[in-house]
Amino acid sequence: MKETISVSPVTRIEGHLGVKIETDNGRVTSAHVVGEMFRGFEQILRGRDPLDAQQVTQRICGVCPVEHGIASVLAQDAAYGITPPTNGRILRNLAQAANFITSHITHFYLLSGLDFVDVAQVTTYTGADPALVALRDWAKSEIANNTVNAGGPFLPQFPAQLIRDPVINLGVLRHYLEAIEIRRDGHKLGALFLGKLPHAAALIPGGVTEKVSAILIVSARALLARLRTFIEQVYLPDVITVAGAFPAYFDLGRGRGDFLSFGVFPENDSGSSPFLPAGVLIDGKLQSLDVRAITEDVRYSWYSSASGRRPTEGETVPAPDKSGAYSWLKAPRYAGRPLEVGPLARLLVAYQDGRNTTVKSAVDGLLKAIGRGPADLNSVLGRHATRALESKLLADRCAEWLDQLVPDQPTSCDFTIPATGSGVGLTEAARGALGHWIEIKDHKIANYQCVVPTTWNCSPRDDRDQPGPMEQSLIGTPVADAKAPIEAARVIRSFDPCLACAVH
Ligand code: NFE
Ligand code: MG
Repeated sequence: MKETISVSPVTRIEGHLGVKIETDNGRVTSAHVVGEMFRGFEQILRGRDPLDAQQVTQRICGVCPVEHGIASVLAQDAAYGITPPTNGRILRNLAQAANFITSHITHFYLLSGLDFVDVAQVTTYTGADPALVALRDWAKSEIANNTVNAGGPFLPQFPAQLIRDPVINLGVLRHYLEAIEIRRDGHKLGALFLGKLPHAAALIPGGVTEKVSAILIVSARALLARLRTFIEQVYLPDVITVAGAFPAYFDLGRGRGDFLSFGVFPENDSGSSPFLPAGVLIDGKLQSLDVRAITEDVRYSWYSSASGRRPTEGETVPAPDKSGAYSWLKAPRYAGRPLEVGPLARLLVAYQDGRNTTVKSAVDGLLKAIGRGPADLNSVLGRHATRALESKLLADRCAEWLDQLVPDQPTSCDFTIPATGSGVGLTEAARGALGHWIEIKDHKIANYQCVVPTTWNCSPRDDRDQPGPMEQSLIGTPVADAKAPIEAARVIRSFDPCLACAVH
C-alpha cells in the first residue's frame, strides 16, 4: 500500500520545517524536505557598513549566533588583511566551543531524547529509592496539573519500541532537568568570553573586545568543570544506553556517506592548523577542501536568481510563486554532490585525516563502547554518538585553551576597512560547515552570502534531481503507523536541523 505522510511543522527542532514522505508497504520510498519560511538576511546586509555584518548575521539564529558572528569576522579578517592576536584567537575558540557543547546537550535532552523514552512510564515506578520516588511523585503531579501533557505527541500513540523501563526513564527525566541547568552553564561560559549571549557584543574583526584577566579564567574553569562532569558522567553514558536499546538505528538514517568539514578551532595564529581539520570525504576517500567547488542550485527553491552559482556571485531573489519549487532553502553542492555536514562529518574527516591522535583514539574508544565499526556511524545513532563525543573532546580542549590565555595581553588588533575588498569566512557551527562571503564596494557591503549547515543537510533536490542529504537518508525508513511516523522523526531529528539558519 502506498501512502503520503506530511508533517508540518516538525516539532522539537528549530525553525519552520515540513517533511513530505511517500511510503510503500510501510517503508519510505521518497522524501521532500521543505523550508517553509523566507528570512532575507542576505538582502538586509546589502548597502550596509561592513562592520554591521557580524551583528546582523548573529540575528540569523539564537541557537548558533556565535558561529555566525565568527564566520562574519573571519570573512572580514580576510577582507581587511588582518590576523587576531593569540588571545583573540583563543577567546573565539572558547566561545565557539562553549556554544557547540550547549547546543549538543540541548539537542539530545530537550529536543531529540523524547524520541526514545516514554516519559509517562515514570509514573509506574514501584521501587523504594527515595530520589526516584520523589521524582515519580513530582512527575505525577505535573501530569495531573497538565504542565506535562500526558497525551502529547511523544506519548502513548508511539509504536512500542520506546524505552519503557520506569527506572531508566526516571533517570532520563532527572537528566532532562539537569540538562536545563547545565546548558545554562554552557551559555554563561560563552558569555564570559564575549560580553553577553545570545548575540555577542564583543566579536569584532581582528579578535574580541573582551579582555583576559585572572578572574575570567577562574570563572570559566568553574563552569567548565560542571560541563565536563555532566558530559562524562551523564551525556555520553545516556547516549550509549540509547544506542544499546535501539540497535536498529545504526542501520536507519544512513546517508550517501559523503561528508564535508570546513575545519574549526585554529590552534595557531595563521589558522593553518585547526583542532578539527577541513576535508571532504567522498566514496570513503578524504580529499582536501576546494572552496571553489561550492555552488548553490535553485531549481526547486523559491528563487528566481541564476542556479549553480558560486557564493562569490550568489544572488538571493525570492520568487514565492515559482513553478516546481518546494523549499526556501537553496541546494548547496560540492563538485555537484550533496554532502552531509555536522559533528559526524567533522569526526569522520578528523578520523580519516588521522593527525589529531586525540580525536582518532576517542572515536576508536566510542566504537568499542558501542560495539560498532566506523561505517555504522553513518546512521541516526552515529549522529547522536558523535555529537556527544565531540562535546567531550571540546570540553577537554577548552581546559587547555584556558591554560594558553595570557592575562593583560592584547585580544584584538587594529584594522582599516578598505573601500573595495572581499573575503570568505569558513568555520563550523554546531550543526556543520558554515561559510560567509562578503564583497565590499565604496566602503559598503555590495554582496553577502551565507551557506549554512542546515542548508546543506536539509537542501531540496538540485538541478540534476539529486535529493538533499536528509531526503536521501529518509529513504528505506520503516514507518509502522502513518499517523505517528516516529521512525522518520528520529531520522530527521538526528541531523539537529535549524531552519532559521538554513534559509537566513
Ligand atoms: Ni540555527 Fe546554525 C548551527 C548555523 S545551523 S543553528 O549550528 O550556522 O544550520
Ligand atoms: Mg545563502
